[in-house]
Amino acid sequence: MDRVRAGRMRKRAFDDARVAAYGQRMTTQAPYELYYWPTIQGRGEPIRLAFEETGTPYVDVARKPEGEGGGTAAIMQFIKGDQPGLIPLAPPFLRHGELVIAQTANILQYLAPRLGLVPEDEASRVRANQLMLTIMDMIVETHDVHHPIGTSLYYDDQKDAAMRVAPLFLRERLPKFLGYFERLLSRDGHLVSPALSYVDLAAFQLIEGLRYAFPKSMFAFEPRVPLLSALHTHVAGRPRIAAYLASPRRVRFNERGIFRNYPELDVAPDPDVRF
Ligand SMILES: N[C@@H](CCC(=O)N[C@@H](CS)C(=O)NCC(=O)O)C(=O)O
Repeated sequence: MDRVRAGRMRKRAFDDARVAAYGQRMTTQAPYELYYWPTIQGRGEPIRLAFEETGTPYVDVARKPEGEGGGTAAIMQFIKGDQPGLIPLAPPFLRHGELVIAQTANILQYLAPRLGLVPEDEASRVRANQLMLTIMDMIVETHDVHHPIGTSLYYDDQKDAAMRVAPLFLRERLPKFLGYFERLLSRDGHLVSPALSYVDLAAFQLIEGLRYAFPKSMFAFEPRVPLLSALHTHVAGRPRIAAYLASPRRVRFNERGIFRNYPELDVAPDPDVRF
């Protein structure tokens, strides 16, 4: 055997061993530790929903008292780089064993196969990730309605701009995003697959948040996306989700999160709007 081939084989054996070791580490009983701001649902909520739907034990670290290693101090330790693992830019992030994973869609992409919230085949996993990223895009746009100028400014300091942006969001962007999900449901019968996936949970949360933030507009618009509404109802009625929503573990919507109810921004969309 020539030296190059022998070298390749050694490397392959080394890679296989590494992958096996990695798999072993991943199947250890390491707890799932979610790090997210303790007083809002925000981007942490699709991850909480995934744990809750599957009855998976998890620690919502920052919701524990600071004296027990919780509070926002626990989050800041990672962001400052005082904990091992990849430094996250912002929460949510998940610690599982030695891994620290940030970015909502990335965290769910990691969790979903382990929690049984996505089919195993690659096409389904890529599809789920694409849809999750699209939901996250919409979440950014929804947040930017009340903070169109800068996240470091108070809402009252950018209210005039917010009032200019809100009708555009409600007439153009909201129908575009929700209409897209409705088209998928109408053509394919599901977002990812007939089995419940993490994208269904995130779509539920999106509708919940939009209903809270823009009740008048959603009341007017939702009849145009009946399949998405039905998906919301289906998820809300799942026993573990229903129990979670009624429990103190579910943070209530408030005006510090992504979905905020400012009535002056809830301008019902033009009923003739097309999507
Ligand atoms: N794309 C990231 C965004 C993370 C993010 O913006 N997190 C917010 C809380 S929801 C935050 O604390 N941001 C701090 C900052 O951007 O300075 C994700 O989806 O996880």
